[in-house]
Amino acid sequence: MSAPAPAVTDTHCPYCALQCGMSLRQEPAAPGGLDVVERTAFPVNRGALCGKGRTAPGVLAAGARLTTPLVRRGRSGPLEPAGWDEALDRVAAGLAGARERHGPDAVGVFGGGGLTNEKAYALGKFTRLVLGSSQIDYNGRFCMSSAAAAGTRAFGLDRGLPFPLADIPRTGCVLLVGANPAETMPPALRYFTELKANGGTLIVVDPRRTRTAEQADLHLAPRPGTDLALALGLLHLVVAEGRTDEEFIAARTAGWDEARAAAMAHWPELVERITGVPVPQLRAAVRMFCEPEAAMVLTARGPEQQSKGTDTVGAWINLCLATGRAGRPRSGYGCLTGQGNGQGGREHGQKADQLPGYRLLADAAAREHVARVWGVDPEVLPGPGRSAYELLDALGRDTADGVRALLLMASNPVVSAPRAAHVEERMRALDFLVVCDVVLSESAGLADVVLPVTQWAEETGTLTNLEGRVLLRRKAAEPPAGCRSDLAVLNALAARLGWEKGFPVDPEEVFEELRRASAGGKADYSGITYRRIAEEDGVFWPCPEPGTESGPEPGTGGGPEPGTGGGPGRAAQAGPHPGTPRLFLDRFATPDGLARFAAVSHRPAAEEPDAEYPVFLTTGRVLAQYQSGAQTRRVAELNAAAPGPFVQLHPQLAERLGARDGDRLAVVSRRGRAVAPARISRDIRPDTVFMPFHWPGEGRVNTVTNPALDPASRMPEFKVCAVRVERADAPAGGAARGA
Ligand SMILES: Nc1nc2c(c(=O)[nH]1)N[C@H]1C(S)=C(S)[C@@H](COP(=O)(O)OP(=O)(O)OC[C@H]3O[C@@H](n4cnc5c(=O)[nH]c(N)nc54)[C@H](O)[C@@H]3O)O[C@H]1N2
Ligand SMILES: Nc1nc2c(c(=O)[nH]1)N[C@H]1C(S)=C(S)[C@@H](COP(=O)(O)OP(=O)(O)OC[C@H]3O[C@@H](n4cnc5c(=O)[nH]c(N)nc54)[C@H](O)[C@@H]3O)O[C@H]1N2
Ligand code: SF4
Ligand SMILES: [Mo]
Repeated sequence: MSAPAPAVTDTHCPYCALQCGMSLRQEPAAPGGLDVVERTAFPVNRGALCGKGRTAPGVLAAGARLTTPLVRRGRSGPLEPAGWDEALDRVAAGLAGARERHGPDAVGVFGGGGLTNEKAYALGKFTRLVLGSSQIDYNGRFCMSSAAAAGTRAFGLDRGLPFPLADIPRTGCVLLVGANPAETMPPALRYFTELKANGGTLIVVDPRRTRTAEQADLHLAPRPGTDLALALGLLHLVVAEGRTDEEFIAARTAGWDEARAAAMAHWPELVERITGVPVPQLRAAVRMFCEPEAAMVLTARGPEQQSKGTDTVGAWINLCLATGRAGRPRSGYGCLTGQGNGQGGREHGQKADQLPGYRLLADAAAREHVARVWGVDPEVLPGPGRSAYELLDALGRDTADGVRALLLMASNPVVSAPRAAHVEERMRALDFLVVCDVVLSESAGLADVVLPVTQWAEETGTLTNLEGRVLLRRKAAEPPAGCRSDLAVLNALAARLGWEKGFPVDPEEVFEELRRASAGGKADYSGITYRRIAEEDGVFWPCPEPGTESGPEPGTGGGPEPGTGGGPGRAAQAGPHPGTPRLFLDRFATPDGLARFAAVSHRPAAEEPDAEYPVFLTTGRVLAQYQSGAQTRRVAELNAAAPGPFVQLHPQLAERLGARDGDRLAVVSRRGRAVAPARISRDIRPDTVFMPFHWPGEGRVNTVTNPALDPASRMPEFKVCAVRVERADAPAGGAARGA
């Protein structure tokens, strides 16, 4: 079970959804005791790593991390070191106490898309069975949930990319919407460079001229929150210029008439007025996208983190469907997922409405199947719970449906949640908070009990990257004696709460159960084993096990090469299922096999600029920091590269404020205020400021952001709200106001 790690181990990065392959060599003198070595044979990144990956062992080093449980003895005392037994007893008592006093839904669980498939699965099972609570959700709700909702609506299935990254250089044009891979997935940039070398073109849609936009043949810089109008305007031109693929629309889609009518109401001049993108640029984009034989649309957080993200992604999918650029080789719509296990983390049950295998809690057959695997009556499974922000908003509420105790595993909402000052206040109002983390994050700092857990290189588990490729991240080093794995924590808590069995500590044992639980679901892992992953550089789901009840899902054709079917029709063949690198080539995963157009129209952001708050704020990432910064702010080399927050603004706006580069600026919204130095740059629209979200304290941009939710996905509007920008040191209400 826990054999000593070999001297050199092939494994994967702890951070983003690219899940770059790397090798780790034991080297006592190196930070964290490990040297990162190139692993050129792994196809996704072929050895290339960004600075975060190269320095990742730094977070393993003792000074950066937790090595002993911490407990708060008394309500307002400090966090003090404690033994595991005392800490676990306190957690069990805290969770059980809230349940006894207020019922099972008074205990909440908040997970993370960085958790392995095994952990996400175990956490969902723990919540539904041991706690009997419906109140679980996770930070992935803040991440790709709008793309997931739109993909499910359109295609009947949600997987980040429906094709491997290696297909990108082989298409004709990529329309990259609100994605900045040059900073967020640097090794993936190579695929776009190769696309251009092969004669293909790249269009980037971003209110900022990012390092990614610099590579583009065409850069469209819309106002934040207007992608829906932009996509509809492009579709309007596609129709007006006679560029639709009528044969494809007739054979493989439904709902075109309504979608077409909606697009026709978005004529180019209107779209220019809404988005700020000039009509000639709209026309150029349509030409570039439609002229080659194949093309792709890829979205990331830009268009997704909006209160209309689901409709917006739907509109981009419409563009693909109307032009026959979906369900065909080298063409399609894809979402660049975010966290290390952003994809797998949304498949196996830590989402409020979900059971393993991408099944739905509301579906009787799904409940039946999973209950059988878990050895319980389907009746005991609770129904769907609240979405992430709604869950955080319910914390500590003294109402019948308030959540009084919270188990937080692998997220740092004090920094990363929208309207963060309010969220922090809700967390402080809890009767009991337990946080499992590798470091003392800002959220862990509020806890009654902090449990120090093992990290990526100290444990084995599977993750599913943005391509739907299930990977094995192997253990490469021994953890410090005081740390336990998340699986061991759940096992020990379950035992204290009356479940001696059902929560194994060994990840492979959990994966074997996950295989069975996912069998027959949309994300079917039943044919995947640790051994196969190791031998095949990962296996793409769905991968059913031949002979089980699950046959392949309809519409998931596509074998190793474009055009070769791999799914349906294989049942008669012997041997294991090959996995499914390419989806939808034969049919979409809807009941009738047809893709669905979305009949959507533009609507404004939840908060538009006005006289009092006249500027758009948008937010995002920088290269050298990761997410809430809990891990990367502990690595000296990364801090040197990106030491703190900043406000990116255009010289015109800076001039109106009388601000010079480096001056402290306050960005103020109806929710609060964040202060950071000015970074003056022509690479942003004059009506917009940008702040990265990696820092706590006065520079925490999420103090300012708007928690307006998308009605379908419940995704908050991180990418647009209205602010006022002032010089932080100017007297309040002084001359700088009103910019
Ligand atoms: N260095 C680094 N890499 C990361 C992460 C990290 O924290 N740091 N996090 C990982 C995770 S979890 C994720 S989700 C991904 C995110 O990866 P990305 O989506 O690439 O990152 P973001 O910076 O959030 O947003 C991308 C771009 O959207 C633009 N944008 C803002 N508003 C709008 C808008 O209204 N419309 C459009 N079209 N664009 C807009 C921003 O200017 C930004 O350049 O990155 C992953 N990789
Ligand atoms: N303004 C603004 N806010 C945003 C965004 C934005 O673009 N703009 N993006 C949103 C997005 S896309 C995301 S994904 C979220 C992410 O925001 P968070 O959910 O806060 O993400 P992380 O900072 O990665 O937090 C992960 C925590 O888990 C810990 N951890 C890492 N591995 C493990 C493990 O195996 N087990 C346990 N128990 N802990 C572990 C880390 O140390 C860290 O404290 O932020 C969202 N917030
Ligand atoms: S791109 Fe992502 S997975 Fe690759 S090294 Fe950087 S952080 Fe790690
Ligand atoms: Mo994310």
